[in-house]
Amino acid sequence: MDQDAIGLLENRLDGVNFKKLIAIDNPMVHDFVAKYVELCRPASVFVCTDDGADIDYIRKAALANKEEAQLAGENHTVHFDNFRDQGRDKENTKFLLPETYNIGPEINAMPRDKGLKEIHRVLHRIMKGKELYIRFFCLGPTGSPFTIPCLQLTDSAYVAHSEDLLYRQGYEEFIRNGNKNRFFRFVHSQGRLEEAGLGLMVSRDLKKRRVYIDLLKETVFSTNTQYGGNTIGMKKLALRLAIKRASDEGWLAEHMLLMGIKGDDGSMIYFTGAFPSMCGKTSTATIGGDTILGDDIALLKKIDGKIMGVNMERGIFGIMPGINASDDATQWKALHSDAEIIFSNVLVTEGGKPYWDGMSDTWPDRGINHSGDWFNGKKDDLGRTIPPAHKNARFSMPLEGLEIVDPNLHNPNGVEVSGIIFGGRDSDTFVPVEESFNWLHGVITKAAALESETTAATLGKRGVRIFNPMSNIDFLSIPIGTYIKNHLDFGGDLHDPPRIFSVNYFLKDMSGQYLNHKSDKRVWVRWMDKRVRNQITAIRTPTGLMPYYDDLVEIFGTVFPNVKYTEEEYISQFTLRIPQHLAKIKRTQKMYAARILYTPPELFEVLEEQRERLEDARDRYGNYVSPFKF
Ligand code: OXD
Ligand code: MN
Repeated sequence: MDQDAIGLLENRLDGVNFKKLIAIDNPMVHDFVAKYVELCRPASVFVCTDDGADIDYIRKAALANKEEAQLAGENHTVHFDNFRDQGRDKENTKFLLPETYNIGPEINAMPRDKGLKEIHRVLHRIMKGKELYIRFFCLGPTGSPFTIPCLQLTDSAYVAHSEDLLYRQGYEEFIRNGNKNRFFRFVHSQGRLEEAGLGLMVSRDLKKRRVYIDLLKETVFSTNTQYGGNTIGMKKLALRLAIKRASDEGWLAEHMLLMGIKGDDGSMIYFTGAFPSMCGKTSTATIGGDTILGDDIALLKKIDGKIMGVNMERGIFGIMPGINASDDATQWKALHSDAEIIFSNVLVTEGGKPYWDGMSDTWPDRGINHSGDWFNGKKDDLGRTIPPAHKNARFSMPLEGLEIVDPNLHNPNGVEVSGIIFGGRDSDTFVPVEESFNWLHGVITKAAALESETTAATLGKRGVRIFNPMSNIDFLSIPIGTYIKNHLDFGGDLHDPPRIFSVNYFLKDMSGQYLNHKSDKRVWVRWMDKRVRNQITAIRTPTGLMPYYDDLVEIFGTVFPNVKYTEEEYISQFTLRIPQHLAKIKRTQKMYAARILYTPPELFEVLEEQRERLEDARDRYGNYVSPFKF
């Protein structure tokens, strides 16, 4: 087969690009590229090495192809997606599974043969008239136990350019590994295009939008879409493949930030944190801690009895709405620096400046967005007001663009993880911060039972409470019960596993007002840091270990010297809401009993014990219990 593949490649690629490709001594690479060149029929093929000139070619192609337009900042560009293509398409994202692999009803899947047939039909000649970009990347630091090489085929220079800002180069790694390489594969096509604002071209055949994941061959296909969450191969597409590989090999791939916290003595400890999309993950990593290693995906391995973590990526595909100069100084500064940035789905105002939701109190009068020329008051076909920028407007930027990037970002050994945070969008149940009793209790009550209200990061209705274990449900490629069991086993046998915490930035009072300010997360992170360092004690309640008022007064005082943290605030935030907790336990028990495959029996035991503790407390103190009572 290799000879046939080589022959085909020699025919279809020009001499320079052919040479770059066959310099990689791996028939699997040649076969794969040949197969999809033959099927997708691009007009030309560009093979991108790690060389600066090649990377520059991609950057320029994104402008020349009208997938990006230049903004005022020299290194800043803007990209638009079709306005119906600005979130992850959960409905059309499916695992293609052999008949024997039962993944359970909560995960979207279809028979492998059928799915492959369908996606190959969609891919047939889909790149007609386009250039195909071939790119090589590495997930995790290069030359490390975490490294996963990746091969991306895409006809979108915007996708190839975004990946450049978000991932580590991998061409040299493919050369080094030769035919011993075990790599993830991605095929993407944006399909037929139509014109949007600024003359930029957006995917048009959204009915044929598909994200199909073939676990057997560690290959993902994505068609007729441009939105990064559906197309940037190394991001959520790779996370799904990594979760399966991790499960087979005994490590974890998680939807988690990775950040460093400096103690009073200057020493650093590291936390990971899992939050659903748009629930404070990036802002925790950038305003909560002191340094950042990652804001979205962490790979965790047990090495010498410790949990070591790395960022799978090297950049941020960050969420724009709400970023402002006072609450998010680090991100704000980076967005106004000369770092290389692609803005997506923002409004472009006078003079080529990006505008996003929450940047100012009033909307600008006019500008250009995905809908073309925009003015304040513009309506769509259905009579709905078109906001200036999308709620899921994003920016792509290397982490090195942030001043607080941690020097260990590319450390091949990773950093030791001392704490793990789980947070969701929860308006009525969890207190702002709480520690679990131990690993088992944390994995079950904080992580496996996590629920969150939906956001604009996925298409569909917002604000609906959904079950989201470990904030990772959208990406799970293994049965949920197996995934929970993997977590239990992972830390269960460690002498000193990381502490597990929950945070809730979205708690409201009975009248619907948020009970916390956005920047309070700085205080919760300091409290967790002090707990891990055994510097403070905590109150034992039925649901976990809560902060003492006096400790919070002290931390608030240090973090915000002008703010007095009152007893009333503390009570309103940390009152144990027993009816809400009992209802949540009931929902979780029902979910796991009825819909989840292979649930570990410990899950039911731990939830049952928590229910008993809560009922006991209710009998003694009533439905709503001040933390001072415990
Ligand atoms: C993301 C997401 O883009 O989770 O990180 O949607
Ligand atoms: Mn994410």
